[in-house]
Amino acid sequence: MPEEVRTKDALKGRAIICMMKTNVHDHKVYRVRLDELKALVQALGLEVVGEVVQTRYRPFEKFCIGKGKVGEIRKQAEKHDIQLVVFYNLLKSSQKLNLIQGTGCDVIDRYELTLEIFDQMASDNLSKLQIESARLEKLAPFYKLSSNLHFTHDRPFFHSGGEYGFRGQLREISRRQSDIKEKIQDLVVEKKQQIENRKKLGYPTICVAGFYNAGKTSLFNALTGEHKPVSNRPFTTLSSKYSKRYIDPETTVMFIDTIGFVLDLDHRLIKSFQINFEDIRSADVVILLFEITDPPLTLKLKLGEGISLLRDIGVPAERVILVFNKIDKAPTDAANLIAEELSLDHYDLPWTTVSSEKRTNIKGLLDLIAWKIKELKNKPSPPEPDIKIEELPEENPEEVVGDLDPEDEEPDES
Ligand SMILES: Nc1nc2c(ncn2[C@@H]2O[C@H](COP(=O)(O)OP(=O)(O)OP(=O)(O)O)[C@@H](O)[C@H]2O)c(=O)[nH]1
Ligand SMILES: [Mg+2]
Repeated sequence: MPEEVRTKDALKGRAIICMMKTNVHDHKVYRVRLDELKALVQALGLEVVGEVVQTRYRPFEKFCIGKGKVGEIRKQAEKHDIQLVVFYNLLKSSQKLNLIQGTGCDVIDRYELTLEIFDQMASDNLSKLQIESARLEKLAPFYKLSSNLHFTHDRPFFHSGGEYGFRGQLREISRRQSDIKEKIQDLVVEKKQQIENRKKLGYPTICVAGFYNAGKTSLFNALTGEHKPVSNRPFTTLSSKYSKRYIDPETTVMFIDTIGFVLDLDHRLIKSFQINFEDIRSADVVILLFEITDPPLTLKLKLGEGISLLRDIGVPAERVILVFNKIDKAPTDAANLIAEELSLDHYDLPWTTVSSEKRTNIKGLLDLIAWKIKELKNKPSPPEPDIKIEELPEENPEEVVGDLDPEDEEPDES
């Protein structure tokens, strides 16, 4: 992969986070999402020194945000030595390119940010290939666009290799893309086979799923006696971990620890990491784990998104148990409070609270799991859908370059 298309090296130092808020009536939820973005940027080791939020019913075509805001960012960047702008919104290649020129900083969106974090944490071959594939999918149209502009305007953004050099690099990218896809397909077949083999052992599988840092690995360790790595860095666990556990004379199960979710997880990333989610999809029971210490609004968002993500992956609601972790850090009446705040009755799902760290109510959770398995045994299971790695629709550089849409001409902003 040509060095120029990688943004990884720029991810150090100081950053500004930026959001175009398109729901003009939203005065609270955007804050949760922006704080989440900030936490992810900080997790990469960057210092967040400012934020820019603009509200408009739809993003501007040229920069996503207005050109006045771009000027503001440029000034701030010069004054405070800022190298990176991280957008909450997903940027088109043309917007990213315009923003790089307009702000004088490197620019990434939350899709690329998540990939960078995955990249820092990935240790297994399949995760690394999936990350590289997702990065190439996103950067190939950007790179094509940059090289198109290079020839049209004779303004090199990157070290010039001449037309021949660019064409060679583009060929190299698509060759690498198909190479990676083939390798991923092979590993997917292998992984599906492993899942099949595990199923043949006959133990019901119980998958611990949920947002990063919810304490999934801590709970997995508490349930199984394992000592898998735990930390408050996002995505400590990328590849699944498995361990068997006897619950009662009729029930021995296989617990699985999995990759964490992130709010607003891009559906393209879900597709890229489909095989990591296969453990969740094929599990007999899914524990959807939350931090009870999250503020109520954050919990509400995570609960809604977590349940719909499971549905998108292909997990029927009847296989889900909600578990609220870190009860040791919450007030004594926290369970009743969240039941009310989150209207848990409305979801009609079994739920409980635990502390994985203090090992509180682990026995209660095991009993709930055993009951769920027995309940499911009496119901016929639906047919299993097949997994396919889907491709991203390709961005057409000509389509996305365009001049400013006349409707996007902006008045001066406050
Ligand atoms: N106070 C308290 N802290 C906990 C509890 N469970 C986990 N933690 C802490 O929460 C942080 C995240 O724990 P992990 O088990 O790594 O979380 P995870 O969900 O596996 O995270 P990812 O693998 O990154 O998705 C760590 O700092 C744990 O020590 C708990 O019951 N109580
Ligand atoms: Mg983990």
